[in-house]
Order: sequence, then C-alpha cells, then structure tokens
Amino acid sequence: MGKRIIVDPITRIEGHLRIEVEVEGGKVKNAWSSGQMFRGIEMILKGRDPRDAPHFVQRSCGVCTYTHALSSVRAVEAAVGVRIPDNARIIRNLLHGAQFQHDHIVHFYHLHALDWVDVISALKADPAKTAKISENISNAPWGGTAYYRDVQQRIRTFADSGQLGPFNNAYWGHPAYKLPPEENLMAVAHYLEALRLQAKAVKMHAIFGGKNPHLQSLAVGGITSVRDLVPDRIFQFLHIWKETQKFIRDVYIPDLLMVASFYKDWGAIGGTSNFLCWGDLPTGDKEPESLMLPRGIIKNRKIGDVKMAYQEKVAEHIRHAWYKKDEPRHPFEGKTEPLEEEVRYEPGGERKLFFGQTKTGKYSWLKAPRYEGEPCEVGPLARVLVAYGKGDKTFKAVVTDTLSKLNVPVDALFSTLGRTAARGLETLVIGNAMEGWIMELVENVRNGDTKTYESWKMPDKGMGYGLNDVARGALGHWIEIEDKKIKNYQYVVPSTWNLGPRCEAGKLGPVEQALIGTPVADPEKPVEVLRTVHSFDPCIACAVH
Ligand code: NFC
Repeated sequence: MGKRIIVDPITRIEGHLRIEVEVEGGKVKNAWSSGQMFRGIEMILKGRDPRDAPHFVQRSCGVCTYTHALSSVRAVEAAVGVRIPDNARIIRNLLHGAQFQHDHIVHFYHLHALDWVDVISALKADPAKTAKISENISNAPWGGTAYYRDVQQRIRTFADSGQLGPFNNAYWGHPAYKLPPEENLMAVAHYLEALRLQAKAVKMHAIFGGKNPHLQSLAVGGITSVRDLVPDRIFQFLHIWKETQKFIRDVYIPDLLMVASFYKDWGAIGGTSNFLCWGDLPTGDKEPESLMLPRGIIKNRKIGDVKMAYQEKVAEHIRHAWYKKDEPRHPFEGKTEPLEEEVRYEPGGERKLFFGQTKTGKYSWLKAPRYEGEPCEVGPLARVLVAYGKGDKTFKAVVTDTLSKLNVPVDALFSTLGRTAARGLETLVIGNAMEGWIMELVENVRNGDTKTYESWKMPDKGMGYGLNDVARGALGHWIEIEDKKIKNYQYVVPSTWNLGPRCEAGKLGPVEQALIGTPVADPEKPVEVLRTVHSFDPCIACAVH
C-alpha cells in the first residue's frame, strides 16, 4: 500500500471537507473526498409554505448566496404555473451576473491563487522589475516602482513579525512554486487590490436585492425591487458593474494568463471525463433555447458531441454516504435520512481508519449524484466546454484566443489549469453581457414598462423543478406540493456533483477522479493536491445542505 495523506480540514473553501489520498511512486493512486458536516435543510422544509422555501434554502450558503433562492423560486413557479415579467427576468439575471463576477474574483485571488503564488518569494523581488512586468501585461490602474516597493514592505512587516496572518501555514518555498519573485510580488499586490474591489462589487446585490448575503427581493412570481426601477438606482448599478468588469478585463485575465504560462504542465493534470450543464441566464421565455449559458452534456471528453441534458436522468446514490440504506433515487423521489449512530465514533474508533478500510464503506455526508449512472463534473469548465462544443461564437473566440496565447492544445482544457482558466474566461463573457441587460432594463422603463411581478394562486397540489447554472456549476431544486404545503423538497448542488463520494457502482466522484495521477513531491506538504481540489472551488455547506 502507498503512503496515505489526509488533508482535514481543507481551508480556503466553504464548509468542512476532508481529502484523503494514497500516494505511490510520487503520484496519487487513489482518493477519497468526504464532507464532514450534516445540515438537514431538506428535512426542515417539509410541511412549510412553498413560498418560504427560497428564504430557507438561500441560507445553505453565504458564498453563493442568492443562487439557491433563484433555483428554488423557479421550482415553486414551475409548480404553481406562473410566468414572470421581463423586468423580473432581467433583474434576476443582473443579480446572477454580479454573483458570478464577485464569486470568481474572490475564488481566483483569495481562495486559489496562493496554490500557485509564493508570498514569501515576493520579498526577493526587485520592485522596479515588477513595475515593468505589470506595465507590459496589464492595464491595472495602479503600479510603478514605489507602489510595488510599498506592497513589498507590507509583506516584510508581516514576515518580520513572525505573524503571517492570512498567509500563515502555507507551503512557502515548496519546489512546486514556479513564479519568479517579481511575478509573485505583482500577484500578491493584486490579491490585496482584489480584496478592496470585491467589497465594492458586492454592492450590486444590495441595489436590487436589498442586502448581501441572502438577498431579499426574490418572490414567487417576480421580484420586489419595483422602486429601484429609477435612473438613479440603475446607474448606480451600472457604475459598479463598470469598475468590476474593468478589473476583470485589465487585471484578472492578464494575471490568469501570466500565472498559467508558468504552469503549463498543469494542463495535463487533474482532468475528468464527463461534463454537465443545466445552463442559465435566460434571454427570453423559452428554456433551454433562450439560455445564454447553454444546457448540455459531454461524455468521455467528446467535445464535438454535446447532447441535450435532461433532469429526468439524474439520480442520487447513497451507498457510500452516511444515509440509511436505499436505492439511487431521482430528486422527486429523493429522501434525506441521516445515519446518526454510524458516524458518532469514539476516540480510537472507526474514524481512525482510513476510508476504504471502514466496515460500512460509507465515508461522506455528500450523496453521489449521477447522470445516467455517470459522475459528471459541473462548473465553469463544463460550461465553457459545452458552449465551445456547441459552437457558441463568444465562448469559441475567448477560448481559442487563450489557447493560442498560451500555446497549448484544446486537450489542455481537461485539467486543473483548464478549470481555473475557464472560470476566468466565463467571468469575462458573462460580465460583458451584463451591460446589454442593463440597457434592456433602461429601455423597458423608458417605454413605461415597470412591471416586476405576476400574481398567482397556490394550488393544492403541484410539482416543479428549477434548473440553474451557478458559480460552482449545475444546481437543481425539486419540489412537491400537497395541501398547499411542501411534501418533499430536494436539491442537487454543484459541489455535491463535484465532491461527492463513490456511487452504487463504485465509480469515483469527479474530484476523486481528478486527483488520480497528481504528482506529490513532498507528502508532508501536498500543495499539488490543494491545487486540484481548490480548482473546483468546493463549497461543502452547499454540497450537504
Ligand atoms: Ni456554497 Fe453553492 C450552490 C455550491 O449551489 N456548490 O455556487 C454555488 O456555494 O458556493
């Protein structure tokens, strides 16, 4: 048996994730991904008024706040049979677009960059050289030797005090870090700038959503921000969007290309096989035809063979999850019955064993979602591949441009590097589209259309689902109503798809699959494992819900 490495908890993610790998000959040979915390929101929802569901489920997570409410409100609307007005659709898209911008910037700089950027190496940089590099590659609104010298001094103050604060406990100096000191200094400076920028970007949610996290303006039938349909509010939104999009175009994308150019070997590490998207950002009433992010599934990396994806083909498996014995179930039939006693280990009990050696074979609070029995990666890479495979002109252009700038083949997309690049590229594309939506809203208001809500009546019975594609991937909510109350409610979440355990057939989840073959230079400092896990941007709070 190879050497076992456990990373528990994985930090710079949301929720409690434990990753265990077996390393042999310097590479990962086997992997187990485990969610370590139970939530139970699906159980709490039973018997409640369906209109309450969006408010409850949104509390699954404060990171992808809003997205559960959106999926839920769509599920209830499908069950009660109401069509929302255009303005509601546009405002929902704007809030969703702002979520993508904010979420992906925070992920790239604050959750993922330090897997590639060595903060301490930046102390050796020549600030004048960094200023030159920065001038050459980006249009950042800040820069110059004095600026970079100042940033370097701030890092030095941290380091000299022996208290690295947010930069503590990392693997600084690890040989897998490839950026020269000057590039490291630039990246750390942009990490700090991104902290400031994201605090502004989040205000877009406050304008049409009342607050962030957990927006308050979604209602079954539309949106309540009717008083915000005035030039003042719309232009406030436009102003913040502009600054955010400028950062994405002039800083995030150039930084992404710069970092990627030093890590091209990661274009052959960390890939998976199947990719699923529900699609999102409707430009009209017809679903899925009007979705700007298209719906589809790619199997076995056949990028030229994108098939339509159907929610009927989804089932959640619990053979290796801590739930009562059951068969795989479609979400409309889904159950959430936790096995409390099995996971209450005594010190020295089963938890001390490695996964794969336990008696029950169960090792996670995440269920294992499957599409026609197959694990599927969801998220930015799946969306970019499906759009590219379907020949979407905008996505094709940015992907082709990036591949040629990095001088790597299309196959490099199936990797950790491809996943991280795809996230940046879709941020750019979605952010660009937002301007058109703002103008559409302005035009509607100018023409006297300020309708944001359609009334409806609660039926005694009904069933519906809402399919979304959110920051971390394909998200679906399924509801059954009986006696005007919630009879059953299930959701299948992006991080459940990506981080879930083995299924009934023993097939590995996408992260488990992606980790196999990952090089590990030093088992005491498995930074390479973190790179692949972080590239999925896990959220275990969502995944277990
Ligand atoms: Ni939390 Fe999520 C919800 C997940 O669906 N996974 O992107 C979304 O969290 O970040």
